[in-house]
Amino acid sequence: MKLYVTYGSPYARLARIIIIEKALEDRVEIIEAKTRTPRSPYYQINPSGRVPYLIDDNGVGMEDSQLICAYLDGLDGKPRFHSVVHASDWAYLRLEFAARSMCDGIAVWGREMARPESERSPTTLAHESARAQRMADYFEDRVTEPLMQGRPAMAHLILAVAVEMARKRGLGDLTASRRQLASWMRSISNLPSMQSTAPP
Ligand SMILES: N[C@@H](CCC(=O)N[C@@H](CS)C(=O)NCC(=O)O)C(=O)O
Repeated sequence: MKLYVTYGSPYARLARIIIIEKALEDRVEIIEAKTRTPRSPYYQINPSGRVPYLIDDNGVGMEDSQLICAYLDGLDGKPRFHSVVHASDWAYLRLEFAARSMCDGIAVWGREMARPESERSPTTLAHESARAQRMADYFEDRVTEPLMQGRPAMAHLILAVAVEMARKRGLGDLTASRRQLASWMRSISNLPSMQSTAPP
């Protein structure tokens, strides 16, 4: 299989984490794609131009971290990050989708910051910064819940990747003055799969 990524993408990072967690390194070749570039050869592979993009053993391509992570996690028939129980657990799903929403906002911030300074929208940056703070407050109150403790699931990985991306992209340390989130982040950030996929 082939997984197209950029090393700064939080979504591609989720797929890379699953590859490590599920010991799929020998089965999936990771290839850096050239995104956001006119006439990039990558557009011939994935017309949307987004990463991550997985081409499976049958040559079938699929995009979106949600789909790719579930696919890779389920290859051995024993999904660890997409448990059958969670699939119909609304309390868990609310947390996973809230984490995804937080991640989406921080990705918008990162995209804005990657533009030349004169092209950045202060309105968008302020909007996303405020959203990130509100979402960090939301998770400060929830990381102690049993669903956010114990064995990591996708909700954990997405939240951890989002918080690390905020720190890396200049949005600040969302764990500062959030004691519970800080302590929760320490345990997730220590996973070897998190460490070895840290953004450049
Ligand atoms: N919902 C998608 C989002 C993927 C996404 O937005 N990827 C960004 C990188 S973080 C991208 O490839 N951007 C390139 C572009 O928009 O052309 C997922 O979960 O995979």
